[in-house]
Amino acid sequence: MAIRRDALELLKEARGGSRTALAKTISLVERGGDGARSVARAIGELVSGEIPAESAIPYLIGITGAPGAGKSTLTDRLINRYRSHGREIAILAVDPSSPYTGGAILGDRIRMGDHATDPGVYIRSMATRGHLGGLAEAVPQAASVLGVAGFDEVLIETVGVGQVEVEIAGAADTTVVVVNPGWGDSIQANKAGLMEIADLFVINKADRDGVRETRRDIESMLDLSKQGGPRPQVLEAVATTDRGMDEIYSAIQDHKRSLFESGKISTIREERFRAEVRKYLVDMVRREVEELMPDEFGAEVSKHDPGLFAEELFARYKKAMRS
Ligand SMILES: Nc1nc2c(ncn2[C@@H]2O[C@H](COP(=O)(O)OP(=O)(O)OP(=O)(O)O)[C@@H](O)[C@H]2O)c(=O)[nH]1
Ligand SMILES: [Mg+2]
Repeated sequence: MAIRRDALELLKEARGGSRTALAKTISLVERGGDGARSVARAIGELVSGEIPAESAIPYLIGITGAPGAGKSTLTDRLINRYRSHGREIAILAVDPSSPYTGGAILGDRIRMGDHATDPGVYIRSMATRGHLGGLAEAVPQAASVLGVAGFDEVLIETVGVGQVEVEIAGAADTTVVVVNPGWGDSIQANKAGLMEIADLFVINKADRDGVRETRRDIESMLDLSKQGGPRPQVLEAVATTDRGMDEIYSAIQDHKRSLFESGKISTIREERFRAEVRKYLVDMVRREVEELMPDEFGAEVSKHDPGLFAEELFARYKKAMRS
């Protein structure tokens, strides 16, 4: 109960502009469990009360790609664009705490340090506490907290290496996939499942050789993919020198505008909600399965077919649920 009241207080303070309260609220979300649930309830309470439901959901922009592709440099440059257009922006840098990105958080902090004193920018790293799956739940919830705190747009940087990371990036409204020139990079991106989730491709490090080949690879993969909706644009950039950044910013804004104008944004949000509900349900059912599993099988091993035995257990379970 205490946690719940705390969460509501914290969230209100975060909405009032307290960055300390905002950081604490996201930490509660990150830790999961009861704290995260209290935050969820507090969001619900505020949204059905003082905050209009539409304004509580921020627009999500995912930036993903292989380790070292230049995502953070690009994000840093995008922040400048948002600020020069007078917009506030929040960034969630998702660190899967995997061997791929050792030290990435520190690097991001240093590079994005210029924005540290700007009240219109909020940067937060999120790491796994335990299992990676937890992040897939925590990131969308943290984004909601940022929405309630008044941010209309949230940039989410993830390293697109595994299923969960790709899932997080793909759940954004506009997903930017960053690749580098050179043989094989776009093929790796394809293998990682990044082709399907991209709304926009950026060939970053275009100061290096192989841009034309990489573009050709991406275009031909796009020709083959049976994705519905508008064909993703393929842009070039040198994030370190700011080249191509205006075009990227405009392409993101254009994509956003088209989603709102066509009404597709509602479908995307409903799909995302559906996917998240399903994930929670699967989690709950999985826990039930553990309850159902006998501690020991002993003599059953030789008596049963495992499939039939599972059916029997399940039938017993359903009967128990009904009574
Ligand atoms: N030559 C060149 N180097 C770049 C460019 N963009 C970024 N880099 C460099 O590439 C390195 C990695 O950049 P980051 O922005 O940290 O890449 P990242 O994708 O965020 O990396 P992780 O978060 O660790 O996966 C840094 O040394 C950057 O300075 C570019 O356009 N051209
Ligand atoms: Mg990075």
